[in-house]
Amino acid sequence: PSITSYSSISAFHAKLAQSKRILAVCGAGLSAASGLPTFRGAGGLWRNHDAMTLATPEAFEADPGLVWMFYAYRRHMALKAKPNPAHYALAELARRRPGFMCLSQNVDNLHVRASHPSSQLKLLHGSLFAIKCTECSWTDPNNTLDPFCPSLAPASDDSPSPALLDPKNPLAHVPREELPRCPECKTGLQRPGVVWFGEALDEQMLRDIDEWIAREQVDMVLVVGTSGTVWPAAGFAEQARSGGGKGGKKQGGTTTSVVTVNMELDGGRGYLSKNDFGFEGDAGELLPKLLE
Ligand code: BJW
Repeated sequence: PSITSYSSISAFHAKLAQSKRILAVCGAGLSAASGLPTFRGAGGLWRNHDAMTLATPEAFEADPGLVWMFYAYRRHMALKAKPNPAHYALAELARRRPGFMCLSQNVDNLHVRASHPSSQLKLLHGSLFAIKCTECSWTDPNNTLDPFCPSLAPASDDSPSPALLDPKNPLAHVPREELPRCPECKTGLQRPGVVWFGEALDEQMLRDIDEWIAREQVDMVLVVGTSGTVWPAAGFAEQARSGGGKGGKKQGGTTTSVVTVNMELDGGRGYLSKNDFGFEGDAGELLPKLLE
């Protein structure tokens, strides 16, 4: 059966009403309604570069000016964007339900700007606005400078936009020397505090998530606007369903429902167990209706 055959809003509301422990795993599709592009599919290209190839330590090492221009542009766009009704619906769910935890892969700060309670939010891939050093442990946790530095000003210039996005328009090469250095060690470069491919997620955060999942039965997992292709985020829904593995208490009687909310149910990872739900459409429209 297709996952859409389980998409009865009233059945979903009945399950939600009974659910004490709810986990959300969010991705870029959540912020699509705020006008921010996703990574895969339409909008996943920045100039001629696949966004994925820029989100690596190797790309930053090879051309920090290019990678910084990409992130400076993303910072500028995220600052201009506003949280959408889905961010507010999740923040409101957190306030109403102490047993709700939101794991987000998004780095755009829109959950925080929607006043999502911080104890019920884990930013898996960091933040565009948390700056850190490539060499030492220096951090600047909330830096919203825009432009980030004079040489990155083209990324914050709205007037020629989308000129910056058009690969036919030349982009000035920004040499390493023109990028801000770490004020502490004076040798490293400042870099965005996001998690690139091959880099580890924060260890303590991962331990806290494992513990949260294993503590008691998770009744419902909302998988919102993510392609479910990037690990470890892609594994949390199944981890919750199986009771968190070692130490997890899977008690008889109830089952975990995985609820996929995605523009394309095939585009996000579809779950087909009998207790699952799938809702196809814009998360910005669907989540407020589902969580009201
Ligand atoms: C809508 C919508 C609308 C559109 N409404 N929906 C196990 C197996 C295989 C590989 C690995 C593994 N464990 C680790 C790895 C390696 C790697 C990995 O996962 N590789 C895969 C590609 C296979 N993982 C890592 O390297 C991670 N580190 C790690 O695990 O360290 C230890 C380790 C290292 C190496 C080996 C083994 C262990 C780190 C991953 C960091 C990911 N970082 C990025 C960049 C962050 C900075 C930045 O923003 O630039 O995070 S990559 C990028 O993908 C970004 C996103 O958070 C992430 C997920 O993407 P997301 O959010 O799902 O977006 P999309 O675009 O993919 O999907 C959007 C969805 O929305 C689609 O489904 C649309 O249909 C939908 N949609 N509009 C609702 N309006």
